[in-house]
Amino acid sequence: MKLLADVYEQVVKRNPGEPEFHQAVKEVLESLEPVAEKHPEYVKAGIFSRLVEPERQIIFRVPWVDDNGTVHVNRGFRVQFNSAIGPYKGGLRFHPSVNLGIIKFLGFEQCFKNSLTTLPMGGGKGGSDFDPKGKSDMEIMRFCQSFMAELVRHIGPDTDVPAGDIGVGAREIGYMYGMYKKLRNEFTGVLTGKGITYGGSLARTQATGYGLCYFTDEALKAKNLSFEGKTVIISGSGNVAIYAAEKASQLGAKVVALNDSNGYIYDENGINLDTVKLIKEVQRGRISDYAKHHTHAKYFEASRGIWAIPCDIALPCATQNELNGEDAETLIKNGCVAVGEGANMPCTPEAIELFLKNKIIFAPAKAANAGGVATSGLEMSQNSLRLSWTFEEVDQKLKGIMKSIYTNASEAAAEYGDPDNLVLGANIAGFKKIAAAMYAQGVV
Ligand code: NDP
Ligand code: 2IT
Repeated sequence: MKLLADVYEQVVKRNPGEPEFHQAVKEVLESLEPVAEKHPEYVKAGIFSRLVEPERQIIFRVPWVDDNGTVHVNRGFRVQFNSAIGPYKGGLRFHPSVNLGIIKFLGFEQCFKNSLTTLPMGGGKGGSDFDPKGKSDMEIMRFCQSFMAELVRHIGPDTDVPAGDIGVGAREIGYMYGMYKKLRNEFTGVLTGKGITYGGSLARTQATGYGLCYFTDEALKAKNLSFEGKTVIISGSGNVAIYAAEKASQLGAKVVALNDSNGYIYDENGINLDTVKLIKEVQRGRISDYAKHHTHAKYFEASRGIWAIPCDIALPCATQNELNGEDAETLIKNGCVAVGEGANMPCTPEAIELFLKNKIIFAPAKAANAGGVATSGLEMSQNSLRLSWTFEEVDQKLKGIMKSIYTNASEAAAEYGDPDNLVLGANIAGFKKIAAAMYAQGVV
């Protein structure tokens, strides 16, 4: 980095103790260096230094009472990162590891991802360090209501539209939506990922995982490959992992492993997804339970061990930095040909470098997992139109969007002289629209 080194230095100085945010910014600024060279007017207009500073950061207290009457206090966040191309849009994460730096890295990446979807959505992210594990439904409800009692004043269908992420699914969205509606006395599409009976979109549940496979399939096709007959390993066993596994199987692959933060299961016959859905979506259990249903399957108490299973395609769908340089070396040694990021920033910079150097097809998160937020955008459209599209209609649109994201990212990579580098391509393609909009709107 030459032109943008100062911008990065300022980010590190101004945001101490936020390594994930630094990591996300560094990767994007490195990709944008050639764009800065080509567009001195963007440098002069301060586009890059404005891009790395959130428009607004909100931190609030979330007090709630557990089933025994004990009072707990968690911290809530909403980072409204960039609204140049549309209302802030992005998920809410409930996980004990959440802090401002995590929300900022996610919000920053969301801006580029949302731009890539071709839909008019700015970038934002939020959440809390609340741990939903082991909580009763009523505790979850009370927490969600308390969280929304503050968030309500910062969001709106034309201002900021949150959705789910780790620890936030249909149940939590339902409780938060109920509270929003009560406080505002209005029925609007202020959250996405809603239930089908109150304005949700068909195929939103499946969208991130399906979209990841549609995108990865495009990248495979460009190299005359496909999912057909391939062995796939997928980390995580939540929303993204389950529907990535479902689509990969429909496309002819065999998914042999899934994990959670405790360990992984290996089923050489191919994972039975009905069992996984029962365990995770109905019982809210652990992936280790799978071995109780299928005694031939093996459970190992070490989640990272999943990357040592020989595979053709790896889809990390759990969390940030879950796949490091060592894991990448193992995958490459075992003959893996493609890696698609379902989670946000799951591969470390060292891992990405190794994949690119070894000509592994690498589908970066901002592009590859954009199907979830794209379908959230379609949910917003349906809410505004006050109608609902069929599953097939939404799925077709999702497929079209993932295809155009692939085309835009690979064309941008080629334009900047590194045709197979989709990291570069996705960062540049996502940036172009935001930069043009910010430039046109003046210094605001
Ligand atoms: P879920 O809460 O449904 O599932 C998360 C899964 O990841 C669980 O299996 C969980 O295991 C595992 N996991 C979470 N944190 C850790 C950790 N620190 N170490 C190891 N495993 C962990 O979330 P989603 O499936 O929705 O999200 C998964 C990833 O996809 C996230 O990176 C998210 O940001 C990203 N994403 C999600 C989208 C969506 O639409 N939902 C859209 C685009 C990206 P455990 O139960 O043990 O915690
Ligand atoms: O990371 C993501 O793109 C999401 N968690 C989905 C965001 C959304 O608004 O649907």
